[in-house]
Amino acid sequence: MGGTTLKTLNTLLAALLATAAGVAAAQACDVTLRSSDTHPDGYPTVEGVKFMAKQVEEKTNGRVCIEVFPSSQLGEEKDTIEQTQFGVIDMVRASFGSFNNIVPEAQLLSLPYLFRDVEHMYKVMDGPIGQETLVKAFEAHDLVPLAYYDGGSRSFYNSQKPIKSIDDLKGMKFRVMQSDVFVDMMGALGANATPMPYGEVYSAIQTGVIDGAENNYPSFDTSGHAEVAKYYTQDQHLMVPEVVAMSKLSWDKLSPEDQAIVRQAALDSVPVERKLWAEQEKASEEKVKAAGVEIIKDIDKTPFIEAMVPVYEKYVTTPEFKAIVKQIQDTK
Ligand code: GTR
Repeated sequence: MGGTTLKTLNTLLAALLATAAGVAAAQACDVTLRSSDTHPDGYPTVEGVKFMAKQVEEKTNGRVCIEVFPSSQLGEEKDTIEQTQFGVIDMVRASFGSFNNIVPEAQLLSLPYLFRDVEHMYKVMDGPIGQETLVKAFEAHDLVPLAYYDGGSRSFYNSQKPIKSIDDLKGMKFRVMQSDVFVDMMGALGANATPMPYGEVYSAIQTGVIDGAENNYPSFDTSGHAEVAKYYTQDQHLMVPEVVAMSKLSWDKLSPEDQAIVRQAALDSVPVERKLWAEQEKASEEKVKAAGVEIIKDIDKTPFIEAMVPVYEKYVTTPEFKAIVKQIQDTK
C-alpha cells in the first residue's frame, strides 16, 4: 500500500473515531443547553461561550453540555432573547441593547457616552451594578445573566461620505438596534433612525435603503458591512456590553451543584473573551483599512456628547434610574 493511501486511510480513521467520540460525548450529556449567538464561529463572544461550554462539560462529567449555535442559526437576536425567556432556547449571548424593550434597566447601559473608557465599563459590570442590580433586573424577566463580555465601542459607518462632524450626520439614514433609546439618540444627532435586525443591514446598505449603520470594528468587519460602507467615523458614541444570559426556566432545572459550576465557568470565560476581543478589535480595524475603508479618527466628540443631553433626560427619569446612572458615573 502506498504511503499516501495509508496516510489518507489513517486520516479517515482518525476522523471517524473523532466523530464517534463526539457522538458518544453528546449522548453522555444528561442535559444539553442550546445557546444562541448572532456572530460567526471564531468571533470573541462565540469563542467565550465555547470556552464556558468546555469547562461545564468537564466539571459536570458530562451531566451538562452546552451546544453553541453561531451565525443566528436560531434566529435574530431579539427573537432569540424572547425564546430564552420562554425556555425554548436555554442561553443567549446578545448585546445589552437588544434587551432594552424587555429589561428596562438595560436601557441605562445603552446610554450614549456613559462609560469613560473600557476600564470604567469593566469596573461597573464586575462591581455591584453588574453583579447585583442588573442580576435582579434580569431575573424579574425570567433571565439569569451569567457573564458580561466586551463589545467595544460603536461608531458610525456609511456608504455616502466621510462624516467629520455632527453636521455631516444631518438627514442621513442609519440602521439602529431595535430599541427606542437608539432611535432617540439618532434624532438628537439630527439623523434618521431605521431600527432593523442585524441580519438585514448588509442588503439595506447595498440597496440604498439606508446610508449606513453603527457598530464596533469586529461586527463591521465580520458582517461584511465594510464591503458596502466605505467610511467609518470613530466617534465611539456607544459602549454597550455583551451579556450571556440563561433562561430562568432552564436554570431552575439544574441542581444547585451544576448551577454553581455553570456560574463559575461563565465567570472564567470573561477574561478569555475580553482578551480575544482586544485582539479582534485591532485585527478587524487593520483588515477593513486594508480593504479600502476610510477611517476618520480625529473628530471633536464634544458636540456629540452635548447633543445627547435630551436622551438622558428622556430615559433617566425615576429616582431609581437616576441613582443607577449616578453610581455608574461615580465608579472610579
Ligand atoms: C453587535 C453585537 C450583537 C448585535 C449587533 C447589532 O456589536 O455583538 O450582539 O447586537 O451588534 O447591532 O445588532
